Amino acid sequence: MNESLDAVVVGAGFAGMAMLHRLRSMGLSVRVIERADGVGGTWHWNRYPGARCDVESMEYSYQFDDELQQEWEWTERYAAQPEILRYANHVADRFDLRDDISFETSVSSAVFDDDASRWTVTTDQGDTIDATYFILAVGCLSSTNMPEFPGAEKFQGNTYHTGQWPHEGVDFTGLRVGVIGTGSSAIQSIPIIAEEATHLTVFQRTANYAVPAHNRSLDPDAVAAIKADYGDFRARNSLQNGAFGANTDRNEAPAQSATQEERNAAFERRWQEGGFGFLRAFGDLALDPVSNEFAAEFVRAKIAEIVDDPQTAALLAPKQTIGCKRLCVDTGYFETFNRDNVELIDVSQAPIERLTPAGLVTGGREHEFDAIVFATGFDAMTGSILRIDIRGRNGLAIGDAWEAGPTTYLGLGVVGFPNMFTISGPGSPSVLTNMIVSIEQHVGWIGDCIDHLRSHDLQTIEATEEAASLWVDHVNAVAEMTLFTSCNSWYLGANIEGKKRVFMPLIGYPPYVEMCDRVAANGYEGFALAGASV
Ligand code: NA7
Repeated sequence: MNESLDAVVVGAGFAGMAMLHRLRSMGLSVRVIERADGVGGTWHWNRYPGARCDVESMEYSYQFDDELQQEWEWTERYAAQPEILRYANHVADRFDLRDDISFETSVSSAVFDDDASRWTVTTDQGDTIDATYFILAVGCLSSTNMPEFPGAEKFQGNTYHTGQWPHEGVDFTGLRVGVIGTGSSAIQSIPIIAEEATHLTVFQRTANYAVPAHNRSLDPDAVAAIKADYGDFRARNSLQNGAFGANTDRNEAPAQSATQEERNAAFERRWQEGGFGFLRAFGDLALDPVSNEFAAEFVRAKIAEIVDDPQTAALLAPKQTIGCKRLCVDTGYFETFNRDNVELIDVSQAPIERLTPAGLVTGGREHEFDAIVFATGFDAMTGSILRIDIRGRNGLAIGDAWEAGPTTYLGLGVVGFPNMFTISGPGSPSVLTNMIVSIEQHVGWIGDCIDHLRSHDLQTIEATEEAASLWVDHVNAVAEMTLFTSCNSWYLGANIEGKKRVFMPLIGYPPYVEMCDRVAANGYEGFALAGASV
């Protein structure tokens, strides 16, 4: 197909769908390119057992349409993947989005034509589309990280990655299963796999913190109270650092201002409430290593209490600062290690050496499996952008532009790539927030920006070198004030061999929104705007 359009959007997850809806409502012609056979993005792919959002369902939804948020009924405090995917499909149907989405199609290249000031986008289905605007809505956690173990092709059993789970599901009944990894995906799936498998072996490189979800059916009265003034609830959430959790009680006092007894009572109360609210027990847990250690020690003590075998409990006790790697929200994770059919193997000192026809080898011992689950995460935030051959001005490749790490202005624009926008791109709060809130903020900003360009007869917008460089310094300076840089997390790209260690998301949603609004109000300060050349 050859088309000439106003905009091409890559990805039909929550970002791509919202962007399509917004641009279409402005009268633009748009095509969304999506590699999957359906909408939903990360929720389309992550179908592993137990997959669930760690942000509460009443918050993890769109707010752009009041009827939509009033009519949709979430069933649980934390929505499970099938329900979130049903919601995504409902939105696609309700707003007739599918007509403008090309499914099972991947973008191969996107090239900016300096003379015409237009993008030419090609796909693996042989399409060529030229468009004024090129918008990346590719998701932060959508390029899976699959470690390349020698002998991988020799393994006779089945292998799965949590981020590319078979649509028909997997029945582990009667099987010997190995799970590699102990991040969120592993922590959510392990308790369920353990119930099915004959034997489950978990390979842990870094022990992780998890707090209980205490997931439950939603209370109809609580739902009605939120829906009675959803706008107010949304507004209060948008004032939170992570754009969620306004209804959880936040204590701004430093942990060291309390006695040990008071601290433990505060942690205990939040442990019983469940979820990310645990880290709101004191105001300085992300800032002060001494205060952080109080919270870390509380969780370690909980693990020691829950897990019967002291050696296993000790291995499961995390050492890094709490919250540095994303805190996990679990249901019965630590309890699972009390089962007779579950074994924990520490691979921190003796990495997995290779796969064999029968299983895998670590520490000189072969473990035999019928199935191996890779819960090994993602090439986060930049992976899905860099795997497209994107070329800006003068043929500049995005991989070269980002050789020293991703450089953006506001996480929205890249120097040398005019009229290209990244939704929840590196340098924006994205993964440290309620993603849907951040997505809608970006969609709104980009929509307003395009409206501005069109109404002022401007042909291009492009981040300036100076603004982008100052922005990267700002993102890093904010991160350096916290404990986020004290461990090897995917926020830093540290989980991918050879990836530059740069803290990618910006901490703090409210000041970011203010900054974006100010930039727009000041005529898109920090961007170069150019009129039509004719
Ligand atoms: P994560 O959080 O990146 O977890 C991946 C896990 O896999 C983590 O425990 C890694 O250990 C482990 N891993 C990765 N490579 C290896 C190798 N080669 N050997 C052993 N272990 C390995 O990904 P998730 O999918 O769980 O979660 C991603 C996000 O999705 C999550 O934060 C939520 O926002 C939703 P490591 O810690 O690097 O030592």
